[in-house]
Amino acid sequence: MLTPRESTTRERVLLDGLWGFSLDHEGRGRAERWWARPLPGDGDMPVPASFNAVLPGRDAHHYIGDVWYQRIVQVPRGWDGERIVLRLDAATHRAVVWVGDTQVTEHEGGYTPFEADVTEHVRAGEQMRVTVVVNTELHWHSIPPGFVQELEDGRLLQQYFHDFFNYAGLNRSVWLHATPRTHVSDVTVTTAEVDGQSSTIGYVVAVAGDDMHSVRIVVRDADGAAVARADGAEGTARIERVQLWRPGAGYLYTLEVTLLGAGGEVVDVYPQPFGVRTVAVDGHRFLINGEPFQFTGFGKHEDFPVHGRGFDLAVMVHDFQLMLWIGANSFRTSHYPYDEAFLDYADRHGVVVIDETAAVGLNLDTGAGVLNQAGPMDTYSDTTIDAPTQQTHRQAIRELIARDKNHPSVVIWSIANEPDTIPPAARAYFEPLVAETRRLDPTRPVAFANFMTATPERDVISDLFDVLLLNRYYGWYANTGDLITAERLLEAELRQWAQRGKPIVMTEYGADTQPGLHSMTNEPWSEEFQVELLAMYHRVFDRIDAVVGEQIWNFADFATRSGITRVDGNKKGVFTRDRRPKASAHALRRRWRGDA
Ligand code: BDP
Repeated sequence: MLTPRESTTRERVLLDGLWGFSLDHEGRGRAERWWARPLPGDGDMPVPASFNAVLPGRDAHHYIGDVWYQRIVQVPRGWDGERIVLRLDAATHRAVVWVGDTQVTEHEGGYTPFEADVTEHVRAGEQMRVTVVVNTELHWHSIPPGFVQELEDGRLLQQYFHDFFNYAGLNRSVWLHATPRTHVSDVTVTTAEVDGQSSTIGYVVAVAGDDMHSVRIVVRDADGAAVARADGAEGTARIERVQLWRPGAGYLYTLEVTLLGAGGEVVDVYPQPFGVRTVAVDGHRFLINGEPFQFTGFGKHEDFPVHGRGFDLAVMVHDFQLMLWIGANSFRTSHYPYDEAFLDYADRHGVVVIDETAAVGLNLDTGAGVLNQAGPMDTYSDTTIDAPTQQTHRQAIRELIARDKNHPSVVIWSIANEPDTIPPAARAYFEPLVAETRRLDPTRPVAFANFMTATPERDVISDLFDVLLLNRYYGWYANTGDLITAERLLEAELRQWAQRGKPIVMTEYGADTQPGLHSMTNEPWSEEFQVELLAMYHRVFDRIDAVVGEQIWNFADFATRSGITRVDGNKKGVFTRDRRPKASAHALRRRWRGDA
């Protein structure tokens, strides 16, 4: 799905700001047709933001069910005759949207965009009422999965198998945009080959509307100069003296797509930024533009006080600046696709991204204490993760790739975090999903982040993937505080994985750390222990060639569900939740930048 962009034929209006808002405690809104009139109550809610971070009190924080957003939108008067589209960058976890009294779209999944063509329901220059009901529930067929447990006293409890808090609502922007009726509906750009000074790129353009048109392509460099041209909806273009997109130097070109009518007149123009770069796996090496790349950086979260998971440009840029300060060249969008602005920024600044779906917690065997499970259950069964879950997962992969395929910063698709990959059923579940990912994008390696109990002898799916992403907690959840045993076990396991002949990126390792807590004996939770634990992992990585990346868990402390191992959230951040450095931040800066 194309991002709304402005051009000589396209305009867009951002609908962020205060929206009317109602919690639907009794679940009456759908039956009572709340979209047909002003919402009950006088609630206001900022968009984008997580309502359950904004509202005070336990009830709102742990609210389960429908929440309603509504606002009146003025349709620009110049949009007569245009195709008018309402787009939501995300609604967590599912939504139905009405314009006036008409339902215009619905969508499942909390982290990818969706849109509705509302041309027939609105008039240029007039007002329209937009109502969105967002449902916050996680169930066995949602991604991520969960279930709602009814307690003895009748209260409902949302259960899920991941630790980060279930922030929900309209966490990202809402847009109204106008395109010509016949318009560019999709663009795919790939680097076909780089040879010496020049490169061939491949492109495919899809068009919707009448078929009396032709497609013209102009490739512009970063200064806007035309450097290549092509005709037709599908083809190649050759860029001489090409400037590659490189880690640390994110050079971008623009594929300017022009749709011409039968008489040669311009019908639509869509500017698609792209970078020229190749990605490949060669034995233990991970190659970008044919050169070995070592990942440094973090697993992150979209998480900040008051906003919850709501997108905030200032926080995003601050985080990128902190990553630059510390010498991180990459991050993983753990554990869901982030706002696309993260990828735009990463593209421009040469930050390397492992792009992950929201398939986190497909594992009923994860750490005691973090999860309040309702008794032992099999991960894959007719009453837990099953074929409909797999179908939602497949759709989540499709929507991730549809949104992010043209971002040069994205070098790996991570299709899940820590799924249960020990039972044979895991293979039947994952095999078709890997095949689908490769079919949709043959140009990028495919991976998943492997859970600590799924060691090389036990894991049944890793051979399906190109890169081994490993999450390990030796010294923390296992051998707590004993870094000598932890070092031995970590090294032994990594050497076993290395025999698979694939590159290894350690996508999680770390220790909860209370800022300001110091210890002469390096006790767990102290700042000293975090520094020592990370240094131990780094010694091991430096001894094993197959390890081509280190992404620490986590960039910053973040909010979680309640649990006996969580003190005001997950404290494995190298920065606090308000982005102050712990001692480990300075130690990492010395390792990654060398010059500090
Ligand atoms: C891993 C998960 C991550 C958790 C982390 C932890 O992938 O989401 O936050 O452990 O427990 O299992 O800190």
